Amino acid sequence: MERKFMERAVWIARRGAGWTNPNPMVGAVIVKEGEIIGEGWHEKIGGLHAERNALKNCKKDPRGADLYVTLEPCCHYGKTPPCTDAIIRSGIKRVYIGCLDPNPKVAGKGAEILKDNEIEVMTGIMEKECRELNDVFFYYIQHDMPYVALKYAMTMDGKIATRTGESKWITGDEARRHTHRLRHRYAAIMAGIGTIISDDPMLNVRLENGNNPVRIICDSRLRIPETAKVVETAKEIPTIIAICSGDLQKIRRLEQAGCSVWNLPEEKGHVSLKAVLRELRKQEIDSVLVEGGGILNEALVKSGCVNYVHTYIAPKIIGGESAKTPVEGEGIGKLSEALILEHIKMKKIGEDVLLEGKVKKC
Ligand code: AOF
Ligand code: ZN
Repeated sequence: MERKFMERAVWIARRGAGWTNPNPMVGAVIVKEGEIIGEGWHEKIGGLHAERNALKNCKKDPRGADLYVTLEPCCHYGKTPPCTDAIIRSGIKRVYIGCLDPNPKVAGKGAEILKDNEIEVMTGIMEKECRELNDVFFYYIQHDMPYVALKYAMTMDGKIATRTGESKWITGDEARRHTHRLRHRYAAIMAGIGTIISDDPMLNVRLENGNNPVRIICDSRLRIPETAKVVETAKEIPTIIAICSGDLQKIRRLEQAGCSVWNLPEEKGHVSLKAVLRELRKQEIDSVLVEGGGILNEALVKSGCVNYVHTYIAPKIIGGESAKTPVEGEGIGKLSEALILEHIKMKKIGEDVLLEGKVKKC
C-alpha cells in the first residue's frame, strides 16, 4: 500500500522535469481511508511546493490523513514558506517521506519538526527511486557545481560524422525528437565553437511544451561568426560565450546582439571548463547537457566533471580513420584508466538505441 502511493508521488513529481531547476522534482499524495483525496507536485521554480499543491487540491478534509511525499518537507523560508507549517496546520497525522532533503537548511530538521508536533513520520519509503529522481539536485547541493551530462549520436562503428564532416543526420527522426526532451530537462546546453562553425545549430527545444536551456558556447579565441543562429536568436534564448581572449569591438557587438560574453581563465590552450562550470553555478544553473564534439567532450572527461552520458547509437557503419569520434584527444594508455559507467539503461527509439549511464566516481 505504502509503495503504491509513493509510486504515484514519484510519477507525478516527474511532471516538473525541466521546470523546477535548480529546485528538486517533488510529488505529494494525501490519502484518507485508503483513498487519494489530494495530490500535487512542484510545478515550477518559485511556485508552490508539492505538499502545498496537494493540500490545495484536496477534495476532502485532510484532518487525520496520511501524506506521501518524495522529499522531506522543507522547514525554512525560501521563495515560499515552510511546508512543515502547512502540514501541521492541515491536521495530517502521518507523513511518509521518500528521502531526506540534502539542503542544509532542511536535512532532517523538517522531519524532526513534524515529529515534535505529534505527527508520525516514516522515512526511506522507496528511498532509492526518490533519491534517483533528484540526482541532479543532490549533486548540485552536495558538490556546489552543476551536474554535467554528455550527449552524442554515433554510428555502430563509433563515428559522429563521415570523413568529410557530414553529421546530419546520424540518427533517425524519433531519436532526434527524443534529444529535444532531453534538452528540456537540463538548465543549460553546452557546445564547442567547432560545432557552431560546422553545424550552425540552434541548440533550442523544439517541443510543444518545452523549456529552452541557456546556451553556452566554449570559444576560447572568440571565433564565433556573428551570423551564427545562436547569436541571431540571443535576445530570445539566453546565450553565453565563454572566451579567454577576443576583439573588444566584436565582444561589444555580440553583447548588443543579446549574448553574454564571459572572459575566463585559460587551461591548456582552452577556456577552463571548471571556471565555466563555477560561473554557471553562480547563476544557479544546476545541470548542463553537453552536445560537444570530440575535443570538448575529451576536455570534460579529463576534467573529471562528467556525471552522466547519453549515447544514441544508429545502426549504420561509416568507417574511415579520419572520421570523427565522440571523444578525441590523446586518449588513455591503459584500460584501468577508462571512465566507467554504471546503472546502465538501454532503450530502443525508432531504429536507434539510447544507451546511457552514470559515471562511476572513484
Ligand atoms: C519541499 N517540497 O516541493 C520542494 C522542496 O525557494 P523555495 O521556497 O522554492 O525552496 C527551495 C528549497 O526547498 C529546495 O532547495 C529544497 O531544499 C526544497 N524543495 N521542498 O518541501 C517541494 N521543491
Ligand atoms: Zn516545501
